Amino acid sequence: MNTPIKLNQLNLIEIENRMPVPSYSRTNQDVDIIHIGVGGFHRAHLAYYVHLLKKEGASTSICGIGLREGDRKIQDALINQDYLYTLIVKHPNGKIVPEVIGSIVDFELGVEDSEAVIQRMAFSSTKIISLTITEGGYNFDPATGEFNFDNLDIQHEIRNPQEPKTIFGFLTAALKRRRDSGLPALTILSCDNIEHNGDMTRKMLLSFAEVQDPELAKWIAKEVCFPNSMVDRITPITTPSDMDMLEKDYHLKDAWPVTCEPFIQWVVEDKFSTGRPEFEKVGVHFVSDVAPYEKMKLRMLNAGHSVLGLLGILHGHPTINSCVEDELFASYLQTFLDKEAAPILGAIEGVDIIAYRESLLERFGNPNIKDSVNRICMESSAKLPKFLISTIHENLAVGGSIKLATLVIAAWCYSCDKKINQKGQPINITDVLSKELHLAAKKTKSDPLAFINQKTIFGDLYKNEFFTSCYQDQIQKIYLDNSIKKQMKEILFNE
Ligand code: CS2
Repeated sequence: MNTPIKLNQLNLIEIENRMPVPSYSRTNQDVDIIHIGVGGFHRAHLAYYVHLLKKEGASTSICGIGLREGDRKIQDALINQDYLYTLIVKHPNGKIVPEVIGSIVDFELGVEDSEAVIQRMAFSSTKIISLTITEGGYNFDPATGEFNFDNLDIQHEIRNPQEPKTIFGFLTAALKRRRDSGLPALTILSCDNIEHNGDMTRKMLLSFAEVQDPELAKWIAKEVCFPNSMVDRITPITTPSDMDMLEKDYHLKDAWPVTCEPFIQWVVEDKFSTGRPEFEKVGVHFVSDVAPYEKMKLRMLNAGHSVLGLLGILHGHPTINSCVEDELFASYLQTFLDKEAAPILGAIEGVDIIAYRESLLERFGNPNIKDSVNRICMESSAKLPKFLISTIHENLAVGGSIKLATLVIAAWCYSCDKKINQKGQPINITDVLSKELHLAAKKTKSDPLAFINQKTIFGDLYKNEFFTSCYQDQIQKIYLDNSIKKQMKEILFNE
């Protein structure tokens, strides 16, 4: 019992003595969901919902897809374990609840075998292609909202439809094959943190398809459904200590478990081309209009994360819960949510916004999640336009408060410039635009608005004098005092 055993299908009989394992069949299943982007979030969210459905007797299953070389690692880990993995739910009171999940039954890697990926998507049993390709994966220019045709991979795919590289090339190749073989279309279901994520996916795919194959674009526009959805579950990056804990306490070797909070939510527009699994049986909420839920989540939870993350990383707090434990950070977050984020949301039917804000502070404070500020700050150039900058724009339009959000932008600029926190430790900027961010931030001393002039991130914010004077004032003070906490205090004091 004490020798750790490897996670795989054969060993489930033994693992069952230590934690719940799938007792449902995992062979000859309907692989009706093809999921692109099998990161921690997918494995804690959609794959978990499918696991719950399978426990209820459904035969729905997932084939995971990775499109990039970097996805080989998860492919190897999953293949080695018969696609099984442990989901470790960490409760605020210290309770740890691990469970083996078996809803993923196959995996294909686009860079290795693009034909296998297209075939999978074009199989008659495939009904849904779901996506977690991150905010940056949709290839649109945040300033204009239009598809970015400058992307070299996109240009390659347009000229060579038989050599797909990005999600757009793969989707059009598969949809073309379905249409040509007389199969029905399917549903493309975005699970990323973007407002109107389904509409956005549709717009981007159609922009691409119209250039690559206009006839196909017409068919897609008519036949494919793109439901909007709001997804939610905090899923930190797996650390070696999670693996060690499984090995030590459960004698289980899992190459890549996932940890998450107990909370889970999925609100989906009920608009599917060829039917869908009965997700409502396992707590998924189907609505006719998901927009208010999406906006609330992005502008409160995700923005709240960015507020804590970007201020916290500069101060030197390592995790989101360590930020919330700092009274100044907690009241800064609360004031931002109450004064800047919530007012522009207006009333949402059936939602108590104060209770929602309280629940966020509680979730962020979960001391066992230890969600690193680094994860939150990753790819801020793609996240902030959706989470925070849109709130600044909307508040500017109605004369609302912008000070608290603006300080977050100023802190981000300072971190990108100095790359060192206020405890003297290095800050690692993980962002596709990290070079551009650093170069722009570095000019701040001589040109205080240089950072804001990055139009692909901030749009025309630089033209708004109310914003620029607030930003310049804050940036000056940060550069002078080198203390983010002093600025936070000053702003709160003047509120
Ligand atoms: C986070 C999200 O990426 C981020 O910055 O805010 O990953 C967040 O944890 C999830 O959206 C929670 O549902």
